[in-house]
Amino acid sequence: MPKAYLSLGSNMGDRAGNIARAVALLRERGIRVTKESALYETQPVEMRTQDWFVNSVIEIETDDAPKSLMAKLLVIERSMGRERLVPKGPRVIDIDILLFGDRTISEEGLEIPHPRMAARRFVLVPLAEIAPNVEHPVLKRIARELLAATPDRSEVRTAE
Ligand code: PH2
Ligand code: MG
Ligand code: MG
Repeated sequence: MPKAYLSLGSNMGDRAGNIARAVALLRERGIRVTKESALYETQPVEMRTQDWFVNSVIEIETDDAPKSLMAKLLVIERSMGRERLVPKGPRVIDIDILLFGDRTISEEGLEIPHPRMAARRFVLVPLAEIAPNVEHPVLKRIARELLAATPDRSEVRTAE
């Protein structure tokens, strides 16, 4: 079964609680969570005038096709009250697919690998924590190398 990696982020309400709830909901829907990174406090990137996020990365195993996985993620986001008011703006929960085995997919609403993952320390730090040797199927670099090479300088701190 291919391993997939998901990024979770929240910058509204009980941020750590929102991430824990999302992981519990994934498990309820039959997704096997095989690794969980620590929680990180992260400076917002791209849309910088918002509150800091809590971010994490998890490793999962699923029989779902990428599209069905994506559909489940959207249902969970909605069930947790996510509203899409401003693109890249404040959110209760955001769950993104980073990698899905060595698959590459480019469709409306589904791009795998995540097109901005190599430019986001809030993704690469937790990914390199749980899967330092996982390879990006397009860039042909492992997570640890992507982190060492990223131009992103945004702050990522371990949350206590
Ligand atoms: N998500 C974004 C945009 N900016 N910044 C941080 N630190 N963490 C995020 O999860 C995040 C972001 C769009 O999804
Ligand atoms: Mg996102
Ligand atoms: Mg998203």
